[in-house]
Amino acid sequence: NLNLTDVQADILLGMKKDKELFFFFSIADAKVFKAKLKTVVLPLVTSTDQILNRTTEPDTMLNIAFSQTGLTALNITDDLGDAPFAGGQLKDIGNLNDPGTTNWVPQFVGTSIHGVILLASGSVDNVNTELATLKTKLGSSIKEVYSLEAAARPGNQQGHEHFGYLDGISNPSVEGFQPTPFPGQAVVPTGEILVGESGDKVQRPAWAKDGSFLVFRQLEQLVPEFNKFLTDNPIRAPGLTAQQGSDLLGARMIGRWKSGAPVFLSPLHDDPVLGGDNQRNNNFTYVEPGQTHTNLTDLASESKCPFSAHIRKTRPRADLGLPEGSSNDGSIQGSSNHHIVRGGIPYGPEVSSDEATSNKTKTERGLAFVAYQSNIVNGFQFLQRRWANNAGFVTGNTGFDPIIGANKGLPRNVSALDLTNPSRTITLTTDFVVSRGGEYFFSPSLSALSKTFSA
Ligand code: N7H
Repeated sequence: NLNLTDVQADILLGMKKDKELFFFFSIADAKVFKAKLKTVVLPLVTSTDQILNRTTEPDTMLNIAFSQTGLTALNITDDLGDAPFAGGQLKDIGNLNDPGTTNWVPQFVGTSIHGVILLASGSVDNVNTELATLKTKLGSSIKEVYSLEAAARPGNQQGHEHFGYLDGISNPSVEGFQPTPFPGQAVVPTGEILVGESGDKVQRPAWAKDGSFLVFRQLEQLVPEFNKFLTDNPIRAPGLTAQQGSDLLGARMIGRWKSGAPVFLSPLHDDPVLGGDNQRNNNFTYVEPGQTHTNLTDLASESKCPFSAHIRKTRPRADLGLPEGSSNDGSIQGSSNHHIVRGGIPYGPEVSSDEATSNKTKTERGLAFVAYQSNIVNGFQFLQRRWANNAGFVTGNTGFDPIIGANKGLPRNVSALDLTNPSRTITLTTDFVVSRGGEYFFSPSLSALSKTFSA
């Protein structure tokens, strides 16, 4: 049985607070740091058990994770068995198709980030107070390398990312953890998310059990540019106004309307009641009832949702056969071991009126992307590299994921966004999501923090 007091809170459930600070540090004095980790940090680390019942969670939650260079700095020499983690995200850039490091935050270029502390709370004051206390107590044992302040968007945009779409709807649950999954929610072997649990087939040190790899990416979003693209290219479906045609294009790029309603269930118009109904808003497979596999040559099936849509690229459901991932047909890998738990949060200000009228981003905003998995090659890297960036996935000519698909900055072709003409290819010359880089971390269990990481 899963020991929820030992699993950091952000991994399975997400800390899900309005304010979150990502504090990236390097370790200057390993000996002192190891001592303080036990006395100062560990008592503040929030466990999954603590947030199960949201009414008893602490006002300010804290999680901590380490990069490979961080493990090395702490003289932890065991091999965690994950190549991307061991090499660091910078080395993985070729697999991710980032157009070099010109857009990277300079602090992510290099290997000087040893760890990240995630602080989450309802108020910025709480976060800042806790950070100040930590900094004082950790003293010169660490050095701040970089930090990113993130926050839920205001008012009725709360829970929506900067393009305006409701986020955080579809995350996998692990077996035996959540008694009643929501309809359509993926339930995956525990070892797909937590290291050392059933389903994780890689050899790892015993202390790594119940930890998880944390992928962090600072993903800038060019919101005014995205909106301009939608305005300029409305889908001219019969009966739709230009505005509705633009909204439809955006919804088909994501696979969901702004309310969260899936386009597969509501192909032409948003349906906010559906979007807000967690019994229905994830309950679809891309096939009709009774079918177990999408007919990938029947492009008419894209009239409800294009194969290229962001949520379809990153979780193809019945496109790989049902039950999800049970099949492995030819070139298409079963999806069963390609799930991640996403815990990202927006950063940066709302679009200003100046930006909206000029259609140009002037101040950076985006998504502080966080993903947990037991295996980065099968998890984040697979979704980004083998699916989103792979124009051949899933039909052979699906094109890129229009949201996150990366082509090293070159134009990206996307098929079937236009339901009035499914064979039409749309070429995107702007990356609406720009990678500012990031790092790969390991988020250990609380017992590992207290034993292996402390002194
Ligand atoms: Fe995505 N977006 O607003 O466009 N994502 N995502 N993502 N994403 C999802 O279903 C978005 C990114 C996944 O289970 C929704 O919860 C943006 C990366 C997966 O059906 C929306 C960025 C990766 C899912 C967005 C971004 C993924 C998902 C719908 C970057 C992995 C669930 C809400 C700035 C490599 C699919 C929901 C499922 C959903 C957006 C990044 C993966 C609205 C803006 C880098 C697996």
